[in-house]
Amino acid sequence: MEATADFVVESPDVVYGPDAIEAQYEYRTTCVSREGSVLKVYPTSTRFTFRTARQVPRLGVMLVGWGGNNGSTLTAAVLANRLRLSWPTRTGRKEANYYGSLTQAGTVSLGLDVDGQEVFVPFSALLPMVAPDDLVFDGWDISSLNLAEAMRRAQLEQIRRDIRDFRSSAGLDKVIVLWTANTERFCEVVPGLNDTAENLLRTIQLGLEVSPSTLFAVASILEGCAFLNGSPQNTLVPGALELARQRRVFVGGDDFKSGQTKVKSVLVDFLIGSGLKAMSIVSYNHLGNNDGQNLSAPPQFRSKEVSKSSVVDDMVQSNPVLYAPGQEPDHCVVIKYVPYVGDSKRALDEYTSELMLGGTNTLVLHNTCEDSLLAAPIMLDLVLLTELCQRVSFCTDADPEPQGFHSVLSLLSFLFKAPLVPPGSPVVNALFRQRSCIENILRACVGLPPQNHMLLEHKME
Ligand code: NAI
Ligand code: DG6
Repeated sequence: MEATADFVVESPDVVYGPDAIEAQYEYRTTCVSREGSVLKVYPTSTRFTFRTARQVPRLGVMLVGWGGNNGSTLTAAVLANRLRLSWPTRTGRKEANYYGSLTQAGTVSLGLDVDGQEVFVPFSALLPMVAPDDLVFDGWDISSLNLAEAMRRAQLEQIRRDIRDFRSSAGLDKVIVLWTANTERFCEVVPGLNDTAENLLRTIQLGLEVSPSTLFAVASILEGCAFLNGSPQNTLVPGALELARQRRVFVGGDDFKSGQTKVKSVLVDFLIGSGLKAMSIVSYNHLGNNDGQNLSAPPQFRSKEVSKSSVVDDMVQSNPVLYAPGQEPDHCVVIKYVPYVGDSKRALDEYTSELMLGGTNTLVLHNTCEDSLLAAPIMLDLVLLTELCQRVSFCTDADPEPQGFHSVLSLLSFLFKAPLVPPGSPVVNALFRQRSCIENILRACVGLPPQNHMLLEHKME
């Protein structure tokens, strides 16, 4: 397969205009109602028109925590790719690449060719996307200055000025802000303080205590810039979410799903999806970088423990055959700081499941990886997909007024440990359901049906 491939969809439902791709799309789903002891399932169909602007902007990315492991690794990775760098190592020459990025190193199947074989293209070929090599970086770090204090004194204004200055000095069309600074403790949601947009803005004006990450989120939203939270704490308090909705700005979070948790969101899906009853999940890891040191403080560890622990909830709840109401596996998460191993994180996991006739099965995993090399491509995908979503609008026959996605951009769930979703929306953690969501929505934007993997063509004589 070629590494890049242009394609066009030949269909009366898809129009490639000079400014936008417009696709008519039939969204087929089902609606379920409980009638006595019977579940009635009604197939439904809604006609959507998707419109994706084709012009790719000059995009700036502002990283909060730019000088940290993740921030500096992402910046270096983009530079290395842009300059096509290669370097000698003990195991041979290595070249810059974007391995680990869904958009840059993942593929999608377009369908079968005349020989009945699947044709794959890079994920990034589905719709016009910003090329990562073209990203312009800027950001903040507190290593040389106590920015949190400075921000509190300036009531936000400094961050907003920084965003505006970056946008104009670098000649950017758009800026996206990404929190990759240290994990904070959870903040309390207090009525009158941070529970509504109005209260949160007043609290900031008065210089009362607001977590630094929430200050960055609010400043970004007020500047019309999407804000993404790569750490576990509850930065996006109700007041920030309401502000994002009022201003029609995307927010996404929480906590990059990069390693151990990503594996868990596949493995537990495999176990429960195959009818095996996972009963005990014990996850231990140690690492020696600054992130590890920060997480050795109990309040910050608690933030991470919560986001790492919520990741199997949807899978457990999806299977009432295995789990009685309220029943769930024991789930234990441990993180230890061991300076000597640096960024090379060691993760050990044990999964114990019940088999038929009272048997048990124990799976043990050991995983060693450079943490920031897993996180950097995820940061890239977050920015590229968020920007793409900003160019997508849609309407339905029933509601012809064009609209964008909900300001809580749940399409990004694949990339987060504890995905934020709009109120009332189901949280999906299972990795390949999350991937399908992105793939199928992008396919809809070019009028392609959802990927169903049925391959019926190959199941007939
Ligand atoms: P790091 O400790 O190397 O870098 C964090 C940087 O943030 C530091 O340079 C620090 O000076 C800066 N910083 C702290 N507070 C700040 C503030 N208020 N304003 C501006 N800068 C501030 O950490 P690393 O390894 O880069 O991780 C960053 C975050 O990403 C952590 O919260 C970590 O938990 C989270 N994360 C990392 C993953 C990974 O695989 N590496 C995966 C999931 C989340
Ligand atoms: C120790 O758990 C440090 C954390 O920042 C993690 O490395 C990071 O959250 C990645 O977690 P996971 O579970 O996706 O490997």
